[in-house]
Amino acid sequence: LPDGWFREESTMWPGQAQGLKVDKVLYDEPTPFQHLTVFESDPAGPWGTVMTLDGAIQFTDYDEFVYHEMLANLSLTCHPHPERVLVIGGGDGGVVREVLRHQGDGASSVVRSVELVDIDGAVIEQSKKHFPQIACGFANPCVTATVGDGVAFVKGAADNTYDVIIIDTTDPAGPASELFGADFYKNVLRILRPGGIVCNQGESIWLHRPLIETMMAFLKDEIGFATVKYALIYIPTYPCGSIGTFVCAKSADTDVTVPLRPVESLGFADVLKYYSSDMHKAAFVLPRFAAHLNK
Ligand code: SPD
Repeated sequence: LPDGWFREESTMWPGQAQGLKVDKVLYDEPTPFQHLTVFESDPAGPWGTVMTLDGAIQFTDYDEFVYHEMLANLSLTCHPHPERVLVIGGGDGGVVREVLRHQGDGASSVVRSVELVDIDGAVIEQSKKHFPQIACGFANPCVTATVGDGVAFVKGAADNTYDVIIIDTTDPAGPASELFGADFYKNVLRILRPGGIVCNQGESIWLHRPLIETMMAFLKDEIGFATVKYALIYIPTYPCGSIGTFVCAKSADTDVTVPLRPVESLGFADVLKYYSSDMHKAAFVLPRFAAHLNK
């Protein structure tokens, strides 16, 4: 950072780079899998503390809720009783925090266990240290966090085990590359219970349309998900200001585009800052150049 700025340069978005002015580096070390950096951004801006992996922004204090709320609620609100949830990746704990809102005590809020498997224990440790408001769910007794390979974990898991599986990965160029492949998803479908729903980190329609098209085709035609839809998420600190998620259902009678149990009836809608039932439905409405993805 010779000029005091972090620049998010990558071959995955060549010729462009988001920049954040760095105030203080809190952690900057290689782990066995990737390079992990945590820094405080310039307090003149709103972004707060930032985590990057291999030079790609994973989240900032200011907008992390967008992605975490969407991955958790797009899947959980479309399942009638999502008791058992698996999170692959997501070692920062942001998705877990949002999933746990569905633990609740209302008759329709029924998450009973959340298992997280992340390959990099340093991400969990540094998140607990620098982002306690994100990692807070790890202290919940219904959460089990395992440091391990998500690919091997789903391979070894029993058939028909999970109601919802959320795959919160880094970009496909690093240790997460296999989490974008057909072999991994064969096991994901196998370990889903009937009626199960999966959503994942689905990259950017501005930058990665070939990857998105390829994956949506193999998830449906080769793996056999009954429904595969792309939901668009507006988030300023991911490349091009957006990211998406593939929301996939095991059964043909699951409609992932409209919440079955609207969050407004679950008792915690007011603590959310991005997700609502209207945002859920709107996320599946894509711009004309990408509308074919959801036809
Ligand atoms: N281009 C970066 C995509 C990062 C997605 N994963 C974020 C992890 C947040 N829990």
